[in-house]
Amino acid sequence: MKTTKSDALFQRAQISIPGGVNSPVRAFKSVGRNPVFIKKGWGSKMWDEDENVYIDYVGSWGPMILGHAHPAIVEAIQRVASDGTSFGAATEREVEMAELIRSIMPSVEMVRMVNSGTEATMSAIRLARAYTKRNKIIKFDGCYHGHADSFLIKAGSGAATLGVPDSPGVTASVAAHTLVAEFNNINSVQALVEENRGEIAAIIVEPVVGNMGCIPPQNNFLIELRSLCTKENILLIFDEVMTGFRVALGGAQQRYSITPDLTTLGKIIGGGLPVGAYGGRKEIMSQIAPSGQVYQAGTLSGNPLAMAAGMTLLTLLKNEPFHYEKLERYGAEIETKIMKKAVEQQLPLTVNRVGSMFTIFFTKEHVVNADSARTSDTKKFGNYFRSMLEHGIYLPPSQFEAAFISAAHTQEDIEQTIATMEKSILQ
Ligand code: KE4
Repeated sequence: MKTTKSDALFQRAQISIPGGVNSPVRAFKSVGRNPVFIKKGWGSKMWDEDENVYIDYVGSWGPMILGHAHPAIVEAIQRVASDGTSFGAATEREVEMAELIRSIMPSVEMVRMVNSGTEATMSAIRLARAYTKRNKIIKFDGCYHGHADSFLIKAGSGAATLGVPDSPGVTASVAAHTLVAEFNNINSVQALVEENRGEIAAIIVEPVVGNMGCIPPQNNFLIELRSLCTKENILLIFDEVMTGFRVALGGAQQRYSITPDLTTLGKIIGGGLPVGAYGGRKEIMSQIAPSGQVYQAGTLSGNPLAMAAGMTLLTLLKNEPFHYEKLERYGAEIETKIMKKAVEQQLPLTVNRVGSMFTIFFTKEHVVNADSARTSDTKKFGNYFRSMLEHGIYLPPSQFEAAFISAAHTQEDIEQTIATMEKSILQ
């Protein structure tokens, strides 16, 4: 495939933008080739600057659940833009959006709009610390909650020690308040709670992990997490930036029937525009300024354009439940056919999936946490990724990311994808 324009753009971009990209994963660093520069998207397809066409399984990392340039979303943006894009003042649309979210996620009694998933999670942590008057949080190895300092932490050695910075610029004092447990291992959480009794404000979790590749919750993990938090007066925060409106209309909390104390949202909620949100129990949320003392603000929070795009998408998903049936059917078809091929060919690979989120891990291990995900052969993944791209399938450029199917994908797209996968996993 010809990528001369993308290659030239990548060289040029690196002069003015760190790494040539505005978010690291886009640089294709772990898959052994230059990134392609995308010119446009429509439905399930994207075209790059060299006119190569791809069936897209990134979907802007989740938001494009109904495909790119959905006519109703484009129309809403165009219509609203002509009346002004942002006022920095209260608007009716923000009230309608808050009421729409509440109608979809009953655990969210009150909600505050922000501009990214990172803003949502950092604000939720601040609120949890203020509400509980405790300083520490527990996160899980391999889970990503955006780039706020408290989350860029890796596990220290041993169960009881505190986290250590996972990025330069994150201070030891910030890291000291973040503890790191193992996903799907309730004992690792119990140990940290006992070691730090009365000091933990919140446990934040991706209820279905997407940021180590797709890792579903096992057995009763989420139920046990919920009861542990209730017993210890620790707030349970479901980071549903990726899973919200994705794994079910009501997110993972609906799919697994768990009621978190706070929920963070992003991606789909914005319909492709920059939107995040955090919400939960009224007695907690009412502590946010100006009704309470916990400060959080944002110039563009709830702006008309983003609200129009997000409300249009959420309303379509709420009124057209058949999209989720299609997403589940497509996901199951990919999972079943690729696992069948792997067994036939005795390939060391496994497929993890929840609804329309999936990852092919190049390991014979059952991937249930970050450590088992890390047994994957990332070189093999790179070969697979490049083969898929060269045959017109655009996957997340990392073994440790989830792929996303959209309701704009056709049966023909799925069949073409599976046929290409069956060859590319053998690379
Ligand atoms: P943003 O600040 O990127 O909008 O959201 C941060 C975030 C928070 N929580 C979860 C569960 C997330 O998945 C994310 C962001 N996800 C990544 C994809 N792995 C965004 C892609 C990127 O960083 O470019």
